[in-house]
Parts: sequence; C-alpha cells; structure tokens
Amino acid sequence: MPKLRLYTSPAAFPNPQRVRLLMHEKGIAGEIEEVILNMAPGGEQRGWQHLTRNPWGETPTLELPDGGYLAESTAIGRYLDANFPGRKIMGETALEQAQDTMWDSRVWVQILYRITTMFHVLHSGLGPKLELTHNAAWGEHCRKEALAHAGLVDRHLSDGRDWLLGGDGPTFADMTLCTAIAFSKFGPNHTPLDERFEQLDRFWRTCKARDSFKAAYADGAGLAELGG
Ligand SMILES: N[C@@H](CCC(=O)N[C@@H](CS)C(=O)NCC(=O)O)C(=O)O
Repeated sequence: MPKLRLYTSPAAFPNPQRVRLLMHEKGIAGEIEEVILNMAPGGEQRGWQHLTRNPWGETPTLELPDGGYLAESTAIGRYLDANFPGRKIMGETALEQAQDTMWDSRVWVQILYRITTMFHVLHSGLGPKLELTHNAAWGEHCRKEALAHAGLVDRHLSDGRDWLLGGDGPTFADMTLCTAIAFSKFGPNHTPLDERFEQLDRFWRTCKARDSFKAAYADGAGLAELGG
C-alpha cells in the first residue's frame, strides 16, 4: 500500500506535533510520508497550493488514499489510530475513549490553544507577513487562563499517576499536554509550565525519557534542552 502523505510542520508547532507523537507512539511513523511546510517566514500553509488541500491554511493535513484530505489533529489521530494495528492511543474501551476526549478537550482548549493565541497576538508570532493582529491584553488574558487550567491538570496528576488517564502508556490527551508544555517553553512565550508546576515538571520529564517522544522531537523543537 502506498504511504499516506501528511502535510506537517517542524516539531515546534504543537498541533501537527500531537499527530507526530501519536505516530511514533503507535509505531507507524514509517508508514507515513511527512511533507514539512515552510510555515514561517515562508507561510507555505497560507499559499493557494495548500489552501486547496485545507482551506483553513493549517497543518496537520492528511492526504487520503482516494485523494481527499483530512484536517484537524484529533480527526487525523482518530483515523490513524483506528486504521493501523497496535495499541489504541485514543483509548480501547468506550469509557477510555470518552475520558481521553475529555482530557484532550480540556488541555487543548484551555491550555494549548490559549498559549498559541498568546503567541500570535502578544508576540511577533509567525512574523510580520503572517501576523495581522496585535492585542497585548488578549494575550495576557490567554496566559492567565492557560496558567489557571494548568494548575487544575497539575492537581489531577498529584496522585502520582504518570498519564492523564492513569494507565501504563500515554493517550492522545497526554500528547496534547506534552506539546502544550513544550510550546509554553518556546521562544517568546516564556511561560514554562514545567517550571511553575511540580507535577507538570514530572510529567514533562517522563515524556522526555520516552523513546517515541525522543523520536518525535528529533529536530529539537527550538528548545535547547531537546538539542534544538
Ligand atoms: N484545530 C487545528 C489547529 C491547527 C493549527 O492551528 N495549526 C497551526 C500549526 S500549530 C498552523 O497551521 N498555523 C498556521 C498559521 O497560523 O498560519 C488542529 O487541531 O489541528
């Protein structure tokens, strides 16, 4: 079977990185051809060629065997998780799947999305060609919200569990949390969640020690501690 093609980004970009982490954790990275777009300063994701694949102008975007496209990290993750053998990263049972979705939604909406919004409106973000909105008050509001919700997740992990669902391996929600912590530490964001929260520090160290995470972060994601 020909490889699936995934239009994606370097590891510093958190949403496509959630999918890359899933691919490595599931052991299917070799089954998928990655096409890495020049996100900034090139802005390839907003050029017409990519807009024909995904009108939202975003990565990740998966090209399907029939020539169609699938976007949104969670949707791509669900498709890959269901279509390849191996551990179900998004949960085996109905309850696990629901719990993974619950934690993923909480972490994505309240922490990761807040930090990415902060990146875009508080700083120069993707650069002058791509960032049209500057709004410091909105950015600071997002930082405050991200920190408040990171505190709730930190409390959830304080019973000593390694992963959000309490199992032996990470689920997709953990991958979203990992990328949120990595991005909180990235460049101008300067809100390192691992330095502010004890359990998130432990969680981040657990992630960094895992082979799948090392492989997914092989380019260093712009973080000195990962060799970037
Ligand atoms: N809801 C989408 C968000 C995707 C997204 O925001 N991707 C970013 C990279 S982390 C992007 O492509 N940004 C391009 C831009 O803003 O020009 C998902 O879950 O995949």
